[in-house]
Parts: sequence; C-alpha cells; structure tokens
Amino acid sequence: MNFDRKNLSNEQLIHFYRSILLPRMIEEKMLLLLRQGKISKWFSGIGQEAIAVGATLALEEDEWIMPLHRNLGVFTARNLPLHKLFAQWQGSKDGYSKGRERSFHFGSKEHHICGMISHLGPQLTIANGVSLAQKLTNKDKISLAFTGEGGTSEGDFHEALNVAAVWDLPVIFLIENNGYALSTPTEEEYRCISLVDRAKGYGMEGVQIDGNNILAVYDTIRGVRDYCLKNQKPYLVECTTFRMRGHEEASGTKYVPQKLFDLWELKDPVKKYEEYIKSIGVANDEEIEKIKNEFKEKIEDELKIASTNHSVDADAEEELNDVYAEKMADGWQMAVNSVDNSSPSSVIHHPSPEKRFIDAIKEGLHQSMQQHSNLVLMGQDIAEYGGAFKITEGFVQEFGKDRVRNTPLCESAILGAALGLSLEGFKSMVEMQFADFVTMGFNQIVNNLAKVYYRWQQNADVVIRMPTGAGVGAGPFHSQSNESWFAHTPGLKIVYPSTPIDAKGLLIAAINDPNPVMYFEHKALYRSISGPVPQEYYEIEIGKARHVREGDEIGIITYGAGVQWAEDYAAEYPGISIDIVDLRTLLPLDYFSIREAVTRTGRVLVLHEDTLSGGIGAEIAAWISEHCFELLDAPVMRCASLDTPIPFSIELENNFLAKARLDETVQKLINF
Ligand SMILES: Cc1ncc(C[n+]2csc(CCOP(=O)(O)OP(=O)(O)O)c2C)c(N)n1
Repeated sequence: MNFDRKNLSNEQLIHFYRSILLPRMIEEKMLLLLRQGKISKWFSGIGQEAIAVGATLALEEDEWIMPLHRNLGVFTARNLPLHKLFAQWQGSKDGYSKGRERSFHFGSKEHHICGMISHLGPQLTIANGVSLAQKLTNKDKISLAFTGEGGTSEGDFHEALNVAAVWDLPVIFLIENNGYALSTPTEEEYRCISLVDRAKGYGMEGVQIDGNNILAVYDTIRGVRDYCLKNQKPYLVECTTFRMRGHEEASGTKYVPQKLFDLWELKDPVKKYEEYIKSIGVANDEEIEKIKNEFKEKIEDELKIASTNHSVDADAEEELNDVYAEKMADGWQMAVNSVDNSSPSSVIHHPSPEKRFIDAIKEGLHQSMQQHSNLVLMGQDIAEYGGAFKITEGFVQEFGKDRVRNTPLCESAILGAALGLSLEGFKSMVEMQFADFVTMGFNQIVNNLAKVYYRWQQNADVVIRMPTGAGVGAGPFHSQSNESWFAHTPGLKIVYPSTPIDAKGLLIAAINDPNPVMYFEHKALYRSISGPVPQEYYEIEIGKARHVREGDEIGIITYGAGVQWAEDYAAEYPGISIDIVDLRTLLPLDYFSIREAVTRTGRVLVLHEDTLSGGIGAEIAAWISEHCFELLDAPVMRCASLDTPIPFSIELENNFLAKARLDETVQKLINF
C-alpha cells in the first residue's frame, strides 16, 4: 500500500492515526459487549474504517454527511460524545433517539449527520436536498452520501445521481465496494467492470480509489470537494475495500471464501497506516501504545457513564407527543368552522369573490410563495408548462427557476430532496403529477418523512400535493383515491378539502405546518365547483371538520367529492333530514365532530370515494361503535366504491363509484 503524505504535518498524520484507531477499538469492545448480550445488533465496519474516517476528515465540520450502518468512523470523527453513542446502542433514553432507534439509525443536527433508515438508497437523495439548499443560499458547502455497492442497484441511487447531475448540485456520492451485499457477491449484483463507470452515464466525473488507504481517501475527497464547489457539480467516488466480518454478527461468514479474508487481512487499513507512520518516524511503538492505552481507558470510562442510567420508562403520552413537530404560534391563524362558509368577520374584511376550486388552490400556493421566501416548489412540468393542471402557471416567471423547479421523472429522489431541504431549514411543496404516481415515492413518505421527527427530532417540512380521484374516465392509474394508504402512517398529516375556501386555507395551513402533510385535491372538483374565497392570507385549521348541514334523521360523514354527492343527494330528497359533516382532515381525525354527528342523528353513514375494505370509513365506523355505542339507533354503515381497480369506461366507472350506492345505503340506514 503506497501512502503519500503530500504536505500533511506530523501532527496531522498522528491525528489521522488516532481517528482511524478509535472506531476500531470501539468496535472491538462492542463485539465483546454483543457476546455478553449488552447490545443487541452490530454491523461491523472493521476493515473499512479508512473510508468513513478519511472522508469525514476531508470535509468541513458543518457539511452534512449521510452515513450508513458501517460508518462508525463518521460519528467518531465528528466527535460525538462516546457515552451518548454507547447509550444509543444500548437502547437507552440517553442516546440520540431516546431509545427509539437501533445502532446507527439516528442523526444529529448539531453534528450535521443525517440519520439513515434501514432502507438502502434514500440517504443519497437527501444529500441532493441539502446541497440544493446550500446552493440557493450561496453557501460554499458540499454534502456527502455513502452507499454500499449493494445499494447502487436501488432505484434511489440512479435517481439521486441523475438529479444531482441535472441540477448541478455539489454532492459527493461515495460507494464503499466491499465485495458483498450480505451474501451476494458483486458478480451477482452488477455487470459493469467498475461501478465508477456509471458516472459517465449520468454526465458526471468519477474516480475509483483504494478505500483501505486513509491518506488516499482523505486526499481524494478533499480534491473532489474542491472540484464540486468550484464547478458546482456532483462527483462519484468508488472506494474498493473488504468487509472483514459477517454482514452482521449473527450472519456469520461461511459464504465468503477464506482466501479473500487472508488477502485483505494483509491490507488492514489500521495496521497498514500504523506501520507507515512508524516507518517514517512519525510515531514509535511506545507512542502508539500510549494512544491505545488512552483510548482503552476512555472507552471504559465512557461506558461507565452510559451504563449508569440504562432504564427506559415508557410513557405513552410522551411517545405520542413526539410523533409531530410543534407548530410555532402565530397571530393570524384562524379556523373556519361555520356551516355556511361565510368569511369570519373578525379576520376577513372584504367581501369574498367567487373562485373555482382550482383557483383557490393556486391562490393559496401563490400567497404562500410570497409569505415564505424559503419555500421551494418541485414537480414534473411545474415551471414553464405550469403543471399538468396549470396550478403553477406563471409562478416561474414571478418566483424564478430556483424556487419553481421542474424535476426529472423520479418521485422518490424529489421527496428525498425535500427532506434534505428541511435539514437546512427550507420548506418545500412537491407536486405529484397524479396522486397515483406517489407509489414511486412511497418509501420516502411513509418511512423517511413520516418517521424522522419521532426518530431523531428532525422535522420534514414538506407538503405533497396529490391531484386525486375519479369521475373523469381516466382509468385505473389516473383516478385512484389512495389516502388510506397514508392514513395508517403515524407522522403524516392528511388534508382533503371539498370547497374552494377550504382548499386555499388548508393549503396555507399545510405549508405553515412543520410536519409532512399530504394535500389531496380532487381533480373533478377543480373546475366544476366555485365558492367564496377570501382574498386574505388565511389558514383553515388542520384537524377540524366542518359541519356542512344540520339534520336529525341521518348523518353523513364524508370528505372530498363525497361532500358534493351528499349535498346533491340532500337537495334531491328534501323529505329526509340529513346532517352532513365534511372531515376536511383525515389524519388526525376530528373525533369531536364525529361524535357530535352521531349525537345529532343516532344513524350514521360514512361515505367515501375510496374503495370499501380498509378505507377511512372502516376506521371511523370502528371508532363510533367503540366510543358512541349508546348514541346509536342503527349500525354505522359505509358507502364506498367497489373493491375493484378503477375501470376506464364511464359506465363502469359510474358503477364503481360510491355515489351509485348512496341512495340504497341511505334507505337501508333509515329503514333499519
Ligand atoms: C431496500 C432494502 N432492501 C434490503 C435491505 C436488507 N439489507 C440490509 S444491508 C443489505 C446489503 C447491503 O449491501 P451493501 O449496500 O453493499 O452494503 P454493505 O452492507 O455491504 O456495507 C441488505 C440486502 C435493506 N436494508 N434495504
């Protein structure tokens, strides 16, 4: 192994030695603790330390790193207090995730380390968001994301590199090629000769280096960092290395030929570097022994601190309170809960002009752009073209390309970038071209955005706009109501307006909310309904239903297009006294309003466009029977769409939609 110190001082060389030795010694201790059952799981980075350590030392301390499960060296090189790290691994409340996350699945804002989720791939996309934020604020900073060679087969790898190239983002993508993805050798993972060859395909530069040589890693990353900053471009680095232990300690190493271990043992990054600094007289045996003893003592001392308070007192209220970030109090927030939707006189002074549903959304978004200079919009064709439904038409001319961003077709990478923007204090709105396409970004939403605050108290300040629903003959993949996929995920909020006034106010509220909010907008309502919309900048409070219509015979609890169906039905059958509640928010549900609807009528029907089984209606019906049983005169009934995909032909679609069975269900409920 050739070490080239270039112009590094003796002190620096010693610092590097200390930095690469510490994670090795910590790991050796942890492997003992694992065998004693004091920690539960361990992914070893032994043999790969030069990469995490060398790369971290090459960055500025306030440059974000997105590490993975073998990157202890990132955490030690950023000087996280060891006792807190140990507490983290022991699952203690004193760790970085209050006992909620395992091993390296946590982040620390203070140290500019973004916590990984188990799913491999998303870390790469978050780096793009961070670098975008820094580019937009003219900061001379890069970000660096790690991936194993196994992770390079994930879609997020391809999406992330492509977005970084197209948006000219200064991101370093670092592949640790350690030969195996769990038990799968590289020849069963990919066909290119070197992974770095892929750089060219994305239109970026790349280099392959010896990942066991700390000086090579440090020097390369420093140079690459300068390149990224100077050229405002991403860069791909492939570090060759080897995993000297099993995938994780329980998995063993039978699937790896012994000769590979023998070969790579000779290239041990810690031993080789130690030999090197001794060979050039920078440290002698005695000095090295002294450092080892110092670390040994330190590790024991810090372990003692971590072990003093190991217990976790589970408190359900505290856990639930930590699912959502708190919103800052503000002076202008208001709630519109009146039946007739007239403007609340205390806040709105002008008569409200009539606006179509689509124009109300547009106005809410436009005013939010004026209100928040740190709000960035991202979506397919949303700039010059104005979006598939023209909601952002004219925005790019007014707010510029930086804030109104056309994206390549890569929902996952853009949602990951939105989280990265949050890390740097930005807000973002991501437009799904159709709600159906959210499936391509599903993991980012339900696993990354939704869980990040609970896991390590980093909020995801993101609104995802979801043009949704059927009724326009668009077939199975442009018509779905997929809100219940998300309603089951703690950490998300879901709003679903049915009137123009709510559409504007809920969008503004969603953008002001520091949490990830899914904003469902029904396409069939865009141009088919109008209503008064105050010109002011106002919020409709998230989590509050609207009492649409007073009645005492039956109550219809609904949302979205269902509100129109219910109102049309009530108008058609004036002989039935129908009470209507528009939920407006599906997560969290307004249980108070639901109970009131039951109290007023004793006979309740939950109506939704989504298919029946496992829909929101099931949840509401269950809650009512559990909590309002004594108020009921009949079982809670559900009226929903057929449990089939959404058919294309208008006749079939009409038959599919819940509306086709509304009269039948109402009659059944009345006659029960
Ligand atoms: C999306 C996803 N699929 C599967 C897994 C399970 N898994 C965890 S680590 C791993 C192998 C990863 O290999 P590589 O990316 O080369 O990293 P290494 O573990 O070798 O450092 C697999 C398959 C996962 N975490 N995420």
